[in-house]
Amino acid sequence: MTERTLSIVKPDGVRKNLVGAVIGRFEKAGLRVVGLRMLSITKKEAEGFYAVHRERPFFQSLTSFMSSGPVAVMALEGEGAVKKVRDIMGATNPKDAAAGTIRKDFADSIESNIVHGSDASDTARFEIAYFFNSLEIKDRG
Ligand code: FUP
Repeated sequence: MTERTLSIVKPDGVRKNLVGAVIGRFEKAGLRVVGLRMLSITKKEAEGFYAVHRERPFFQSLTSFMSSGPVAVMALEGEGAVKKVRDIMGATNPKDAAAGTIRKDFADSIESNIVHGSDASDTARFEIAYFFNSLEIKDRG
């Protein structure tokens, strides 16, 4: 099924000059970039994006990190896009990530893990609408 997902090259990925490498891995896997923005999000905006995690012990640290520098936010489209992106990213903790995944190859820690990808299609709809307006992407829902 053709679907969309939201990915973010996090501040550590931008600092390490990995924007192109991350997008290249997605494109090589057959995913199409249908939305792309560089943003510097505030702590409050990061808290809104990660609201599902607000009770978790890492919430403050995670949202500070996500607002610590520019991020590259993209919407990707393709067959099974949600799972494809998550497979290419690897496990949340780079120590557990499979060989050849972005997090295994580039990430320093479970928090500074280079890249975000939506965990399901309905989450992707919320996340794409969080960052892209209707001029940038049609039919965000
Ligand atoms: P993922 O979907 O792999 O990005 O992971 P989660 O949605 O579970 O977590 C979102 C982000 O919270 C992770 F990318 C990094 C951060 N996190 C931590 O900092 N510590 C943890 O123990 C778990 C997640």
